[in-house]
Amino acid sequence: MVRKGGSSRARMQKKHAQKAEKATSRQQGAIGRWHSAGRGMNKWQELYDLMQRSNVIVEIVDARDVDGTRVLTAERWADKKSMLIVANKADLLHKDAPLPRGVLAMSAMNKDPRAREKLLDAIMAITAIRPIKALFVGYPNIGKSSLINMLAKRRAARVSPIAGTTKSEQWVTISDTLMVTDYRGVYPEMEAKADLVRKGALNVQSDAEAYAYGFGEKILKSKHLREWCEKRYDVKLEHVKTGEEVLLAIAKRRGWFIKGGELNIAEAARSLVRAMKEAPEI
Ligand SMILES: Nc1nc2c(ncn2[C@@H]2O[C@H](COP(=O)(O)OP(=O)(O)O)[C@@H](O)[C@H]2O)c(=O)[nH]1
Ligand SMILES: [Mg+2]
Repeated sequence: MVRKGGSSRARMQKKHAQKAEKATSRQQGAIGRWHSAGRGMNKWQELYDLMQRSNVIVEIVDARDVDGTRVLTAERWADKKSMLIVANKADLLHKDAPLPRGVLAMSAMNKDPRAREKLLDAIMAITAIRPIKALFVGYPNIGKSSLINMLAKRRAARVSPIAGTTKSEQWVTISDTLMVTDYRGVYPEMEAKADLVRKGALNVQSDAEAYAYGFGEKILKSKHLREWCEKRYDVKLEHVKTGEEVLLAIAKRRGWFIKGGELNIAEAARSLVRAMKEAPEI
């Protein structure tokens, strides 16, 4: 017999998805036009659906901008009791930066087995339910796949500095009682492009220059960023006054010129935007 309209499970999923869409458009102020994803659902609907099928939500934020990298929609959908917030990339914080409070500070780069244990224990302590099916949620490039690999002690998920690498659902078995998966990076559609670039959530190529000027200016205003930039590029910025001059100093030090002997500011811009991903402040 051919059933019309699909199974009741499918209908339930659709209902949830519709609820999810309404909720996101309200919260995010986003109107229509979603990126369509698998099974005809947009990414927020897919996320909602995946959250329904998980019993623990691990939200990954950036330790350098904890509040700016929270996914508030997912937080609201999640049962607070079954949610853990992990502030990743804590290794990039400068030494005077206070460790973010109320979240678990981590570095996926930390090879010490105790770091892995700390994350594992925190996840296992969230609920008594077994097996735990933990969903890792967060901005693109925040380190979801890296943390999953840390737990798995192998390259189970693809890691890349390019935002948007994780495409499809893949559950990774960590132990008899823990399975984890990540969902591709999410962020509010209405967020400004410059902020998304700053947070590493958006890749830039040809328009790197536009962002690099602003970042250059930011470097001049922050003691830690200035020190970091001077060290990274082996440049002196004491007499440098503008973002453009930061780029020129970098190009000069690296010997980047274009035909005619002019400094290659575009090359410096691309380099600085790449380097931003490892800056001590974002
Ligand atoms: N320094 C540092 N880099 C990290 C950390 N976690 C991830 N990364 C880097 O950030 C980039 C994105 O990581 P990935 O795990 O692919 O992020 P995803 O998009 O959230 O899955 C990669 O270049 C990683 O090497 C961390 O804790 N510290
Ligand atoms: Mg990933």
